[in-house]
Amino acid sequence: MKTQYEGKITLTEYLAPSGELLHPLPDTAPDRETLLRYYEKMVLARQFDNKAIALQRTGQLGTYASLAGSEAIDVVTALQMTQSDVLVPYYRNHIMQHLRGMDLADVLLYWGGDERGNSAEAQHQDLPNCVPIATQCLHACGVATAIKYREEARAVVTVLGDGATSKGDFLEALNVAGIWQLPVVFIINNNQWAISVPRALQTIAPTLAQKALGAGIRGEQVDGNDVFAMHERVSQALERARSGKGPTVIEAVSYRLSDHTTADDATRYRSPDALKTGWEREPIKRLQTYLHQQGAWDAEQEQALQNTVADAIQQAVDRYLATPAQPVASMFEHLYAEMPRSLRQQRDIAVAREEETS
Ligand SMILES: Cc1ncc(C[n+]2csc(CCOP(=O)(O)OP(=O)(O)O)c2C)c(N)n1
Ligand SMILES: [Mg+2]
Repeated sequence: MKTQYEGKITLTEYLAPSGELLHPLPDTAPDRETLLRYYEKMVLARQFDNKAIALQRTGQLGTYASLAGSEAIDVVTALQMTQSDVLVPYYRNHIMQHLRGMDLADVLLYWGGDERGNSAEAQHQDLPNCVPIATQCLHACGVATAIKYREEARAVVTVLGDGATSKGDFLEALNVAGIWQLPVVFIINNNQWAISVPRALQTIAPTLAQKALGAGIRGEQVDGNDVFAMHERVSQALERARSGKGPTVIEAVSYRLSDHTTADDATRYRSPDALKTGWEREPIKRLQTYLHQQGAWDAEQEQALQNTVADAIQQAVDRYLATPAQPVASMFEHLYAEMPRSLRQQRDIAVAREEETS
C-alpha cells in the first residue's frame, strides 16, 4: 500500500497568556509602533463592545452580537489588509468594518435596525454584514473570481465561526476556492461555541483547519489571542492571495467571552470555570503585559488611551442617537419593483398607525 496523501496542520503561537514570549520573534514581527496601534484598536474594540451592550440593555439598540474575545483576530486582520483588498464580513466584525473606514455611528445604526448603516458609502467595495451562516464564504469566492479574472493583485478576506464550518456553503466555497485558486483568505473565528453548541459537538475532526486539506488548499491553526501569531500568518496568507498563490484557511483559536448575542444567556449552558479560563487567555491583557514588560506602556498611557477612546465612542454614540429615524414605510422599499397588494395593504396600515402615534 502506498501513502497517497499525508496532511499536517500547524499551530502558530508566540505570546503566552502570561504575556511572556514562548520563543524568539521572527524578523518579520510587528515593530513597537505597529504593536501599539494593535493595542489601541483592541481597546477601542472592547470599549465599543461594552457600550453597544449597554445601549441594547437600555433599549437604545437592537439585538447585538458581541465581539469580546476576537479583538486580536479582527484588529490584526483588518490592519493587515490594504484598502484595495475586500472584506466579506459576518455579524461580529464591527471593528473590522470600522478600521476599514466605516463610522462606528453607522455600525450602531445597522444594529439599531436601520439598514442605512449597512449601506454606508465608506464600505467602498467591502460587502455588507452577513447573518445567514457561512453564505459569506460563497460571496467571497464570487468577489475573488472577479478579481482573478481581472488579474488584480487584491485579496478577499472572509470571516466565519466554528459552527459555520459545518455548513455546506463553507465546504462548497473551499472547493471552488481550491480548484480555481482564488485569492481568498478564510478566517475561522473559532470561539468554541455556536450559540449553545460547543466546538466538541461540532465535528470529530481535531482541527477545523484540516477541512481545507480536503479541498486541496492550505489550512493552519493560529492562536487567535496572540497578535504576533495573527500578524505573521495573516500577512503571509494575504500576500499569497495577492500574488496569485491561491487561498488559505486560518483557524484562529480563541474564546467567546460574551453571550452569543444580547438575546442569549450563556450561563444556562456554559460553566463559570470555562469562562474564567477564557478570560485568563484573552488577547488584550496579554499584549498589555508584554508591552509593559518591554517598557513600552505604563499606567498613565493606559489611562490616557482609555479616556481618548471613551470620548471617540461617545461621539459616535451621539451621532447615532441624533440620526432621525426613517419613516416606517421605508421598510417596505427596495423589495419589489412592483409591490404585491398584500404588502401594500400592510404598508398602508403601518403608515396609518405611524400617523396616529406621531
Ligand atoms: C443559515 C442560518 N442558520 C441558522 C442561523 C442561526 N444562527 C445564528 S448564529 C448561529 C451560530 C453560529 O455559530 P458560529 O458559526 O460558531 O459563529 P459565532 O456566532 O460563534 O461567531 C446560528 C445557528 C443563521 N443565522 N443562519
Ligand atoms: Mg462560534
